[in-house]
Amino acid sequence: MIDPKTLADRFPGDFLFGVATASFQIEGATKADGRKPSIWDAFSNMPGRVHNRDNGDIACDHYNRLDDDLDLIQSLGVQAYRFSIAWPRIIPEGTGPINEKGLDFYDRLVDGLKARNIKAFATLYHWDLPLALMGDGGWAARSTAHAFQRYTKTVINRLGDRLDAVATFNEPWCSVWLSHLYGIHAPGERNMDAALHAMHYTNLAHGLGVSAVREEYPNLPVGIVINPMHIYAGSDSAVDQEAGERAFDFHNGAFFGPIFKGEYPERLLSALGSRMPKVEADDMAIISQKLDWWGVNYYTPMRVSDDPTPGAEFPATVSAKPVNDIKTDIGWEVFPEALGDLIRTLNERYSLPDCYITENGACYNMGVENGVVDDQPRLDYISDHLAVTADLIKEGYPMKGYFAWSLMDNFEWAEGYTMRFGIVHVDYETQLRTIKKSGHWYKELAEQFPKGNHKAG
Ligand code: GCO
Repeated sequence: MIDPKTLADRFPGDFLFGVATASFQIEGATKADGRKPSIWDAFSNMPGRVHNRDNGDIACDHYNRLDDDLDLIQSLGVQAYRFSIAWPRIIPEGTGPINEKGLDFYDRLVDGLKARNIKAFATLYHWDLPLALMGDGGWAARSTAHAFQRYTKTVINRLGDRLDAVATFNEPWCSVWLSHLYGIHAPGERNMDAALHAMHYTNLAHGLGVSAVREEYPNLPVGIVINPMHIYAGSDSAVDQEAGERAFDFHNGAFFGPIFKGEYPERLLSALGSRMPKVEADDMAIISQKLDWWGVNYYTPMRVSDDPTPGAEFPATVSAKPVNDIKTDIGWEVFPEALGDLIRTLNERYSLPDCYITENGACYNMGVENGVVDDQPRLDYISDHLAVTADLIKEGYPMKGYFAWSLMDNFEWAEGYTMRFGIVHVDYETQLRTIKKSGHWYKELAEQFPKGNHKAG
């Protein structure tokens, strides 16, 4: 375990330490104050989709415990809080009437952060699409991108004066491929044509959202949070190396290409272009507007080999073996070096702005014993990935902050409540929060910042 004060010395004085959550994963109160169902309310109530048929109806009851949770965040000594805004609270049908009570909740949240001197990093879309929009085709329909622009304008008009940063989307890889091709997240489709439509209209929605933010508050730093995959080929063979490049284009280039280069990867277009929706004349210019920052969510590398099946669909890869057998409780390989390799590779291939690690953390499910949670493996995971982040800063990469995923255990999507990522434990029966060993360690680290400006002792 790295001593927090020693590790702190490796970061610049203005480096931000924060914690992150998402609306559907913690808020609960899914029917309160005008909120209407999202695609995740529907999905989690479908048989066989979410472990145990768990849903977001209560979650961490954050909607009703806002002030206590803001005090908890403050007690961790962090300088920033990354949260997401639930579109179904703001415009419950996706389009049409605006729900002022929904805006009021986030008003209270942002004011509460300001009162505690904590920066507000808001994400506009963390997967809870208003269910009514599925009637128009959801993300497979261009109209949803325009509905997202109006939602963005509505939120930024109300909150933009007090936000420190805003991201349009969280992890388009999940809300496009995991949700429309692999069928594991809502709406649960397994259809490449739908997925390619969702890919383009998500990219377009991002661009329309950037325009809306800048129309309302031109100086509000706007970015996007992406979960790029660091791709390792399963062998040095030419076929596996080429498979790695196809995987990079599909899993990363599908978003980095349009957003940071204004073009889709050539390999992806030649393989799948005929199944994509029509790209209108202005689309790529809208999508590739210059961003103020971007967020990287990193957990584990992706290892692929060539799929020898004749006619295998692009990217035509199969999983390759992890290089070590250290895995978290959700089964993800622990390989901190890949975070460094990922940032170096992406910066070689794209011109990228300032970068925040907007999510990094580990799933370990140990519970409370005698009032404490000894989650040493999570602490080691976080400190090892922070050490790689410090290396990147030393190499000159503009890494500006780190948000631990997550503030507290929460609804882990298709895994329900079985998988725990929090540095704070949640007893879902009593809603008791217990800061874990990793949380106490993280507090000692975060309290060293901003260097020289925080009260000693
Ligand atoms: C994501 C999401 C989070 C997850 C976390 C663990 O990155 O998938 O942003 O909501 O809970 O990553 O899977």
